[in-house]
Amino acid sequence: MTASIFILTGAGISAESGVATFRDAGGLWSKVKLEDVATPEGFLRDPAAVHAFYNARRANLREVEPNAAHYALARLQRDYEGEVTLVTQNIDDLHERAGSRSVIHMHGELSLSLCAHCGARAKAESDLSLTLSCAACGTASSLRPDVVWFGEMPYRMNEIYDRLMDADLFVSIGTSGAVYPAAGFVAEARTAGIRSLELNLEPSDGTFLFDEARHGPASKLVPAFVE
Ligand code: BJW
Repeated sequence: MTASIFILTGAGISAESGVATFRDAGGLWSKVKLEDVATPEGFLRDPAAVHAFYNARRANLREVEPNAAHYALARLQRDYEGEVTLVTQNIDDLHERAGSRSVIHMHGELSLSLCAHCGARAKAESDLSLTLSCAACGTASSLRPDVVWFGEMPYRMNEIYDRLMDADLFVSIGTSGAVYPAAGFVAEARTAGIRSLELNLEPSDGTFLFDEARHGPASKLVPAFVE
């Protein structure tokens, strides 16, 4: 029988495309306080500053392209005979732009807005601001980026755990393993007897839990894994 593969990606897979990571030297959390821009409380305190942070990242995303690692995973999803589940913590759309058809964005998407009043999700290709109203319920100033902040529940967790438990191989790519629940996937895979592989620039926080770890840039390691 063909093995089922569960892939988790993080900011490191998009780093070589020119998207900033969070915890590397010079990463986003060395420039802004995560409490200010990645918590519901930060948004309540200063929504304009949070909108500015995500609008700048939206603008950067328009300037960048997928890299060899995104393309390799799209090829794997297209050509592999078995099941390939692709879960990303990233809010960028580089997997989709590389051709991946099915991507689970557990931390939301930069291209969507979320109405804090009625929960409607809508396309937000352009900047978000306090002047906008929700197209679904008409509430003024209620739109926020559709991203998962600290203290909020990541998306599609039941489906993610089901697919992880059905997998024969768990592959973690470009993530520091610092943020739960994604950081716990390797331990859960291990407990369930699922083989695990880390592909990351350097050892992650949970590197010792993986059956195998390969360290280097994703643009080299991921195509080598796929071929
Ligand atoms: C390369 C590379 C190259 C570089 N090639 N590699 C105490 C204990 C346990 C948990 C908690 C705790 N206190 C609080 C919590 C929970 C909290 C949490 O985990 N906090 C930790 C800080 C401890 N988590 C939450 O609140 C989450 N919700 C939650 O838990 O709900 C309850 C629940 C319970 C049970 C089940 C399910 C749910 C929500 C977390 C939301 C995180 N949100 C963010 C922001 C999203 C929007 C945005 O993008 O702005 O998500 S934070 C940020 O971190 C972002 C990322 O997705 C996430 C992970 O970062 P990632 O991708 O790992 O990036 P980096 O920068 O950390 O690492 C990059 C890696 O790439 C590095 O290792 C580099 O070496 C490598 N790299 N270049 C290959 N070229």
